[in-house]
Parts: sequence; C-alpha cells; structure tokens
Amino acid sequence: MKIERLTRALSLKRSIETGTEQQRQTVRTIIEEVRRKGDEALKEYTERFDGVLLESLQVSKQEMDQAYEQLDSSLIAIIREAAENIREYHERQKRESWMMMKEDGTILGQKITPLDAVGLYVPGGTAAYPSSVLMNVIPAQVAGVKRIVIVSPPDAQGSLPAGVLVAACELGIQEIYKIGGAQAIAALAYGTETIQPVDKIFGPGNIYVALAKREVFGQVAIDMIAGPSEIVVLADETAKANEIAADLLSQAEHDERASSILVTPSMKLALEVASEVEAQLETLPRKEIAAAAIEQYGAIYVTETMEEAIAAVNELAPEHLEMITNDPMSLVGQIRHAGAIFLGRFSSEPVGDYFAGTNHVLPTNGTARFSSGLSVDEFVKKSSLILYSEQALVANAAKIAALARLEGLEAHARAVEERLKKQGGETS
Ligand code: HSO
Ligand code: ZN
Repeated sequence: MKIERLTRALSLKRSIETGTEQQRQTVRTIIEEVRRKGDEALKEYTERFDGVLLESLQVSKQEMDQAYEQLDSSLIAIIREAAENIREYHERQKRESWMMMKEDGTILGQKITPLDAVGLYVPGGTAAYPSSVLMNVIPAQVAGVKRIVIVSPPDAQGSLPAGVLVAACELGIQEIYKIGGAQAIAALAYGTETIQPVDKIFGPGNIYVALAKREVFGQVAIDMIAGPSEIVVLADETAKANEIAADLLSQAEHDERASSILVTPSMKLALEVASEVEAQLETLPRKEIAAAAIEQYGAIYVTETMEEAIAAVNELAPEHLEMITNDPMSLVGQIRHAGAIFLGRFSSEPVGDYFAGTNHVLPTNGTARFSSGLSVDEFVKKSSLILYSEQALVANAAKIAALARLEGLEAHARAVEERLKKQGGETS
C-alpha cells in the first residue's frame, strides 16, 4: 500500500457513475416497454438478460421450502439473532405523532404515517446479500409499512440465492419477484398485471438499476444512490497493524472500486499496516478484487499530529470510520462527517455490517457531509396538523391578511376575513 505524508487537502478518489447516453437510452426504452407490455416485457427481458424463461415471476412457497433445506439450521438461528438486534436498534428511531396546544386553544402537531408500499431491489450474483434484506426490511417494518416487495434477478436456473429467500421469509416477506435490472425498477414504479406499483424504491444495483431509479424518480420516491464501500481507519500507535489491515481488506473485497484508507500520526504503524495488507491479501479468496481496490483507491496517510489526522478524516467524510486510538470516546466529538463510527479495536467494521444492530446502508461518496444512513425515517411521511381556535383567528386574521396582500393574494386575505363576518354579513 502507498504511504504518503499528508501535506495537502484530501479527498477520496470517488467513482460516481453517471452512465453513457446509450445506457440512459437503453434504460428509457426498457421502462417504456414495461409500461406498455407489462408482464410480457418482464419475461422477455428476463430471458434476454438473465438467460431464463420464467413461467411465473413470483417466488413460490415450494421455492421457499427448498431455500430452507439449503441452509444450515444454525445459520438460520444466527440470521434470527441479527434480525432481533437490528429491530431493537431501529425501534429506538421510531417517531410518534405529536401535538402541542397553545393558550388560545390552537393545536399544532405532526402526524406520522408509514408509506403504504415499498420495493427493495436485491442485486444478483455475489452481491445478493441476505444482510441487506434485513437492513432494508426491518426499518420498513418498524415504521409500519404494510406492503414490502422484494425484486432480484434470477440465475440461469431461475432461482434466487437461498440466503436471500430465507432472510426475507424470516421477516415474513412473501411478495418476492424474480426480476432484475431496469425492468424490475420499471415494474415497481408503474406496476404490471401481477405487480402492484410501490411508493418508494430502495436498494443498490448496477448502473442500469441506478439509472432506472433516477428515471422513475417523481413517479415514486427513491433512496440514495449508493457508491462502492469505503472505510477510513483513524489509529494511533496503540493500534495493532494486523487488525487494521484485516479491516481495510474487509471493505476492499466488496468491489474493485472500494476505498480503504488508514490515517495515522504514527509512521511505525503505517509501515507495519502496509506490509500486513500485502501479506493478508495473499490468502484471500477475493484477492483479485481486494488487490485492485487497494491499488487504485487504497492509501495510508501519515500526519504530524492527531489533530491533523482528525481534520483529514473530516475531509474524507467516509461511509465507515474506525477509531482505533487510546481513548476513542474522548475524540469522537471532533468527528463531523462519517456515516457510521466504530469505536475501539473490538468494533471491527463487519460487526456493524451484520450483527450489532445499526444499519449498514450508509452515505458514500462524501455524502456523509450532508446525509445519514438508512433509518426508520425513510419509511414514513409527516403531515402537519393545524387546528386554529376562533380566538386565535380573531386575534391574528388581520396579520395574515396583511401578509397575503403583501404578496398580492387578495383571495387568501378574504378567506381569512370571511370568518370574521358577523352572522348578518357585517365584518366585526
Ligand atoms: N459494507 C457494506 C455492507 C455489507 N457488507 C453487506 C457485507 N455485506 C456496506 O457498505
Ligand atoms: Zn461490508
């Protein structure tokens, strides 16, 4: 790994994909076709892109049972335990509707309503993560969303990964469709004969999925467009190089474009971590991916002081930050931008990816400067409640009318004044 003395302003090398004009055109055509031909278009595209002609798009009870047969019962118990931890954490995020009352009888409030229906896209291949099913579905359930639909591209045999099906079934999800790509996003946004449309679409995917989500935005809401995983480790000389190297590699193995960075004031640690990364890479099954990520987007920055190291972390605004320092709690207040902050050497990042209970859907590409990880909030709407009393209206009508006339909106002013008229028609 490259070691650099930090002497300049930093930014993670980001790789934001906007797609080519041709890709955008392909996506628009697919969406149009799904809107026009419904299920028939879905089956055609699934045959063309996933190589399988499906009788039925929906996962059957029998397929669910087969998935359970493929998974060890101890693994199912672990999925259940992870789900409990995630549910317990997200329960704390739940907001209640509230009302406030003023002395003049005015009542103001906020009514929290869950979304009616949401769709979750689960990518295909090795990125079909059961853990991501838990991370998206549980906050939706805690929010009170009634209908939760999962879509995911099938393999050439027409199946979905057993882990994904079991995770979904454990959470009580029954509506799962074997469709992927832009066609799946189109189906969720506009509906077909068998698939009712949803109100918001969640989940990562390839460039076609990302472009399709952008394209249907407005018809439905969408979650953030996630980039490759990022980890920044902030460490001092008390940290252990082998542990840091292992954590850097844990995110590097996600994607060739994943970013793993160590920031430290200790040159000794930097040198040790660099050689540990090389050594540990050798035995990793996903060595090629991790090596490419480390080569392109990995770095070790050595600063003069811990203050400089913290400033560097804030510039990077990483998705995941690990603080492996003597007393991380004493420094955490200075961290301003990070999706999730892991404190101390026992809080290795995969603890949060799978099990602790926090959400692993987090802001990437420096968006931690202005956004947060997935939470129950993304699955609810808030309606304002206004109950004005007669006393309040009488006291404030003239002010409201004045503001309306300032804007040249006479009908607004009169709507309020109409209430002040005496029974006989006279203004009071
Ligand atoms: N670290 C990923 C989430 C994940 N890790 C899923 C393993 N499975 C999000 O940045
Ligand atoms: Zn991960």
